[in-house]
Amino acid sequence: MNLDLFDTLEPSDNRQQQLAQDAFVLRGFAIPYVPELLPALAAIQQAAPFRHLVTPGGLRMSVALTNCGRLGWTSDRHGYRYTATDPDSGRPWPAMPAVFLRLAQAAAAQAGFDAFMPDACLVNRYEPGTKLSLHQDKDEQDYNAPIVSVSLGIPALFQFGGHARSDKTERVPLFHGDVVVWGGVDRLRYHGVLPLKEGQHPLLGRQRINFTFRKAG
Ligand code: MD3
Ligand code: FE
Repeated sequence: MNLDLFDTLEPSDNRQQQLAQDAFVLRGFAIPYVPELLPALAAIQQAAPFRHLVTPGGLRMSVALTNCGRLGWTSDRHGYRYTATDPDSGRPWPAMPAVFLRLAQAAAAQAGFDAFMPDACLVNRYEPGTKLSLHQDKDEQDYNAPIVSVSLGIPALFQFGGHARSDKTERVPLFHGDVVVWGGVDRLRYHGVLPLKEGQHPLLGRQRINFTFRKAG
């Protein structure tokens, strides 16, 4: 028996849900791209393996991360920043695959943001029990560009709040293939991901992968 509403939710169809003035969920938008996304992801993680970063405060992040694109996000005891090379290998981050860029631009346009030109794609890997605490994305140069997020694998409960950490938060379930686009007045909202529940996805196994596309430089 399962009385948890989240567990009983089904992935919705291809419709657009408005979370806020300039924030949209595009249900299933990434599904047609998945056959091309997965081999591209495999190549990225081979060149730049997932790693657990340490925050400036000295805490190891439970979510594992890698990047592709001209710039990649990293963190260590000295702070958060974007770099052109992977600090673990000294090599440039893997190039952004064409299919990643096509998906990000199509989703941004669908949400009303034309000519989105991301130069960074953060790749987050969640396993059951891992979470991402409430934060703002403010390490990018240009807050006018939107952020596009693609969810793959087991579902997550996404949390989004306001412009102060203490503002009340809403929970939005995100399923395999869902895309979130946020920009404009919603670009700097606090957001996070609640601890992932156990699950198995037919294509991705016991994990959730999230791509976030940004204009960082
Ligand atoms: C809506 N990643 O990498 S993306 C991150 O699912 C990050 O891995 C999360 O936050 C993840 O920095 C969430 C979806 C998202 C992010 C921020 C938002 C949606 C948003 C801010 C405002 C509104
Ligand atoms: Fe974020």
